[in-house]
Amino acid sequence: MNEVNTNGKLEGDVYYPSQEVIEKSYTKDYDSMYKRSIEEPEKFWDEMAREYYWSKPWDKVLDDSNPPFFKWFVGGKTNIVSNAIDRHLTTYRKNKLALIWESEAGDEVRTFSYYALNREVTRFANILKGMGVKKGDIVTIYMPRIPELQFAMLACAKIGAAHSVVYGGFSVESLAERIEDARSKVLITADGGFMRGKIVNLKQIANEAIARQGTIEHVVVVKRTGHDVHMEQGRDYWYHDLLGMPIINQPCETEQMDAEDLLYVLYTSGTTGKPKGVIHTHGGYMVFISATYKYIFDINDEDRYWCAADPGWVTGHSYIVYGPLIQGATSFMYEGAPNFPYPNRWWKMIEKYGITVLYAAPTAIRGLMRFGDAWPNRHDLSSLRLLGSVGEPINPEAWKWYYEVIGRSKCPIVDTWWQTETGGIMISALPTTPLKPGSATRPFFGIQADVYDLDGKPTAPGEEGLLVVTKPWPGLMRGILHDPERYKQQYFGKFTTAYEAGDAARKDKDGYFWVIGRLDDVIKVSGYRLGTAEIESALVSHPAVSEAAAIGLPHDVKGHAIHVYVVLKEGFSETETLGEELKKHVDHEIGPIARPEKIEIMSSLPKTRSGKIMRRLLRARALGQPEGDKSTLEE
Ligand code: 6R9
Repeated sequence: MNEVNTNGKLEGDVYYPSQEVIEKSYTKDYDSMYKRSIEEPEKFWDEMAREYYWSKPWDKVLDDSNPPFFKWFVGGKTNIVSNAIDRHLTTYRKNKLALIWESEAGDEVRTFSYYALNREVTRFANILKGMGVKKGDIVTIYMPRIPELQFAMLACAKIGAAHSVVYGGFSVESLAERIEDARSKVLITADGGFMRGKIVNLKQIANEAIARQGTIEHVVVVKRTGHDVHMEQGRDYWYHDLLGMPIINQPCETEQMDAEDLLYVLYTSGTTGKPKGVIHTHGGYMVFISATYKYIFDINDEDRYWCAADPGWVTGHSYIVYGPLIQGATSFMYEGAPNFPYPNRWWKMIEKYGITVLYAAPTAIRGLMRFGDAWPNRHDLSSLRLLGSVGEPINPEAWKWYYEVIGRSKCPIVDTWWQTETGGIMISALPTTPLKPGSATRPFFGIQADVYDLDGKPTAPGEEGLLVVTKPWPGLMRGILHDPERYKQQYFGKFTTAYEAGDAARKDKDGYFWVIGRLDDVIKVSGYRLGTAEIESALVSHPAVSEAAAIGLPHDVKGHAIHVYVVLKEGFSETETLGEELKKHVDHEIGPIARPEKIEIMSSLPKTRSGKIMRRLLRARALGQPEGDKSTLEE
């Protein structure tokens, strides 16, 4: 249990919620509800799960007979789409807006009620069925930020197929290896997407990726940009052509799934080698994300909620698509870049659509903060009642700007710590929690988080250690696709009974968590998660490079930026254009998000005697810090 100093005043710089916020919140008393959820977790999750539709109730809330392979709501049957769409169609929500979308050029606005969303998802589901997609298949989705991306995800879930969404900013090799690992036969993509007024050529990237692997049989292509693309006869179909087929408008039953059936795979970067396919299910994931969404954002029918992440990352899966739809919320989605064409783009849309809740990454906040207060001050942001932060620690300076300038010192900030693997938010303030800038505050109901030292003992208040979760929760991934052993080793290998997140953290006297950052070779660049191994492998696939090492160094806006060190092959020497060429090569293989900030050519890389690159040493040298223990360094 998290011991908390509740007697006295909280320590440090504390922001208390207003009476108005407390009155409107679902949670008047966090402490007693948290205590109850921890003392009787199964009873707590049972109650939470009862808020949703199940075609067959569960026999057992938690099966923990084979840790760390936990099962939730065992024997229960549902489909996340039964809750995200179907159940709203028999209520007043049928004609409520589910989604408002604005194009980057600002010339198009599309809106969908729950009724219209159901129509679009049903049509897409019928297309997939017509292509032979069946329960258990994994469909890869590679799309720009347009409504059809959401329709495609929901259509897969509706017919019992799993989706694997690959972020539209990824490029050829990233897409190819994800399709290959998921063994997808069907790919859903678009001719292209718009970003900063330019076309991102998704179809061409998809064509190249398909040529590198051999599983894709059919491709559905949504027309977004209208530029010329190569369509392979017999393999590629335009979505708008398929929509013209008569069977498309037939009703489509939502397949009832076992609670533990696969909902999606989402690839994420880890310490070593290839990205791993994190898997989530229909039952436990659904209950966890919708409960966190409801309580952390205090969501109700009047809200206009905007999560400015990309649906291609876990934040988008849980808190753009599934969480908001299950709660019957109205969401806003914007296609393009935050400062396009001017730095007031976000603020302008908040005013235009009356956004009440904004959930964004610190990197975006810092990026917009750079342009000064005049841009947001030109707009009426008084519709906002709550702000959220996700993806990396938010530095107090950005926190205060977000709080004072965007939230006009009236909106609480919920700083939400979680991971692809955790499914949903784990540590976060609720709107009624007293806030400390830079701290994600306290665990959500039912979550037992702690900070351990290397021996698995809780650290003393203020002392740094490893962030762990000591009891299972329904949103925890069910494993890594095709690799159960890796799941067990990586997350439960160190402390067999506790989930190890890979983050460093400390807990203060008030039980507040302060997440410091990754302990492994994962770099968070602008909130995007990348592995040094992926960047290095992209670099060595260039003909001039023999070895490469990538590290993350602090960056004012991006949080961390990628710096790489490369050793050239015999016969190659540094030229004026080589650095630029290598950056372009990384763009082409992984995507522009992985583009190195700086490339340095070296004659050799520092390694341990067993041959491992000492990235720690490279980092210390780059930062001008003490080099620490060098006893294992190879001479
Ligand atoms: C949701 C998401 C997970 C890693 C995680 C941690 C970092 C996320 C954070 C945060 C401090 C927060 N992280 N939220 N660090 N404060 N509020 O980002 O998932 O892409 O899997 O990344 O992101 O380092 O371990 P994912």
